[in-house]
Amino acid sequence: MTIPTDIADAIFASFKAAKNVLIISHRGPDPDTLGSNLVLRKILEDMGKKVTSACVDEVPHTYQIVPDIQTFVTDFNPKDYDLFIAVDAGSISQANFPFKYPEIVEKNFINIDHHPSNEGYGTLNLVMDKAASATFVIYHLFQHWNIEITPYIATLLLYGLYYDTGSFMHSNTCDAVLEMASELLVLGADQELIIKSLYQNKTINQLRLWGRALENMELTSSNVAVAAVTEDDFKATDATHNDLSGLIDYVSSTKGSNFATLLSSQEDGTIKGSFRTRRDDVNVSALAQNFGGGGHKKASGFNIKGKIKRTSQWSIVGE
Ligand SMILES: [Mn+2]
Repeated sequence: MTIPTDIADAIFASFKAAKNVLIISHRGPDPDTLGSNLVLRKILEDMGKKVTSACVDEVPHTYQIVPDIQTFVTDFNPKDYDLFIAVDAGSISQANFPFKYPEIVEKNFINIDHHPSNEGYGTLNLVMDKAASATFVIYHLFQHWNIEITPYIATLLLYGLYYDTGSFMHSNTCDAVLEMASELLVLGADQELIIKSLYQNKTINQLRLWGRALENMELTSSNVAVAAVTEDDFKATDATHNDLSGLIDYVSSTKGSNFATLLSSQEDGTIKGSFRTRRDDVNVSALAQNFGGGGHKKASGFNIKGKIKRTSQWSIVGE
């Protein structure tokens, strides 16, 4: 994969010109958006800039064992910054802060992403839709900029790659992905920490929530694997919405399913929906767009108003 050098150079010029930088991770943060954020912050700090990492949602506890992931803020004063960067955020809604501070996308806003549905909402956009992760894009940017990959940076880049490829199980796991993973390991990436964070760090409440969701799963007559999590499930297990992260992969492993759907009640009265498929001939991005969402061909999501109701099957009751 080759980085468009004109955009890469323009981004670096913006970095050099900036003094105070705010880097945004997408709502419902995952290791790809968090890792991308922190590596950019590191190199900007090394360039003498003041940098803040922000995400509208709290970072899930399971990711917080990775260095600096606990340092994200959930709000900021836009007047304090002269450069804004969003990483791995496929839309304004995902970046979210532009809803509150519309002026930030109008001045100096760099949008680095790999979602095919990315709207190109920045003033400078680097969207590489064939890249397996945002950290894949940033790794190649660093190579182009001749940035030294320290073990700290290698770990965070690999973290995003691990997550977005489903630990090298999704179909986006190509030779370039494995090559990048291999190079990062050579450069000192802490694979053990990544595995611990992704697989061996679940609370008992989280596993009980997953248990309830899996117990009530259905495979519809059109072979869609559906799981749903209601407010009652959250209350009964004392689990949080962040605890759902990773559950969709289990739902998606159902034999014979065309795609998987995970619905969850949100605190703000909306329903979050996620789609996953392993099939090449199913486009769940198009499916999510029907509900005003978006994402990748094989992994997408949406948010709608309504309530989840269990009758004979899971259904959404509109308001
Ligand atoms: Mn990503």
